[in-house]
Amino acid sequence: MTTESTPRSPYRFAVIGTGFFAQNHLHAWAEIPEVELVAVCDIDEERVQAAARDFGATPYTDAAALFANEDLDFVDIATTAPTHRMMVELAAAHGVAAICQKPLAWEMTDAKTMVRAMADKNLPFMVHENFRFQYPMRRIKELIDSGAIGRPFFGRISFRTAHDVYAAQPWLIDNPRMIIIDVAVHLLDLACCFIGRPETLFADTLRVNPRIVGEDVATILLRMPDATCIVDASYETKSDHNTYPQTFVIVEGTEGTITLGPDYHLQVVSRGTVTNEDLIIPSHTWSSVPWNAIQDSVHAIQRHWVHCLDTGTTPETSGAATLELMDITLGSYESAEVGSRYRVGTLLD
Ligand code: NAD
Ligand code: 89V
Repeated sequence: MTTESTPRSPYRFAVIGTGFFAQNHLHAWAEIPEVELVAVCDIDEERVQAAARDFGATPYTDAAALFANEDLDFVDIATTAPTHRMMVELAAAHGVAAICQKPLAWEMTDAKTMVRAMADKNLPFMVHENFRFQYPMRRIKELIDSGAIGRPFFGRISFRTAHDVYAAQPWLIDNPRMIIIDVAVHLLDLACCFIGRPETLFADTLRVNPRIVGEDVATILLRMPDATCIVDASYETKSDHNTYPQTFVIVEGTEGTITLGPDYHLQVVSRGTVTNEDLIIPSHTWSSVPWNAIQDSVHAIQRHWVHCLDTGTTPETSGAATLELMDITLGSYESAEVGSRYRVGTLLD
């Protein structure tokens, strides 16, 4: 795709990285008529052949060859962070729009370079930050925006589990930075989405599991102009029932409180009226419990991307917006390392 041309659907695209989570991408794209999967790419020959067979696409084991040979409107990058910059730079060099999985990068310089490379070519660029697209999170956002709880002044966004995340994602074991960049990044995005951008934050981390290199427990206190929000994540929480991979939310406002609890139970207290609802997560032929809300959010963020391409609008989770999220995420590590508050925006300067 060149900056001069305006592509029309069906948009021709490729998925790069056909590992664990990319299976959700591939299934969700298959439900979207405005896109046409033409190629898949993975350095793992077995994985890429399986994806090519299952989803009817040309397999590549080399991303440079993919870009050289295929006429693409966009790529969907579902590899892990160390290869994101290389893939985004290839997309920019070939004038191809891109979606990149979270976390965009492990270092701010890489994130800035990617965003600049795409912006310089005026190419649409979105980060696959899908938690805000989960059905329960969309409901919470609508409630807050409707004024149901007045002005939010406190939040808690929590992801605590003892699920063996390392079984499906063994690469997490060796990550020098782990739970903040892996899962708290989603929760920090939700905090900004629900309550707003913080001015400062304070973070503390622990490593409970001695088998891993990075941190597996993190608590972050965000200070917005008129609100505080706690973001907490743990991969070592042995509670009475396993709710992985659910996120729990509390948002308190001047007129009420929203609580999203286990199994998507939503309680709204609004001006003295209490309503309780067991949310029904939209289902797909390929989705299943316990991943259903996250799987549906993959479909929802992909639909958002197609809408943005159709209308020429900027995605909610654009590269530029993600730089602010990366600042808060990486700033949390700075805070934990030095033991003091991080002034939000420092890493953006
Ligand atoms: P994975 O290791 O299972 O898959 C990554 C794939 O990329 C592998 O198959 C690997 O062979 C391939 N790959 C590596 N280098 C490559 C290269 N140079 N060219 C082509 N392919 C290459 O990892 P995963 O657990 O699926 O995670 C992938 C990404 O998805 C990570 O960034 C992770 O944080 C993210 N993720 C997001 C969510 C979410 O809800 N948004 C959930 C899980 C994982
Ligand atoms: O986003 C992720 O990479 C996953 C999970 C969905 C659990 O957060 O680890």
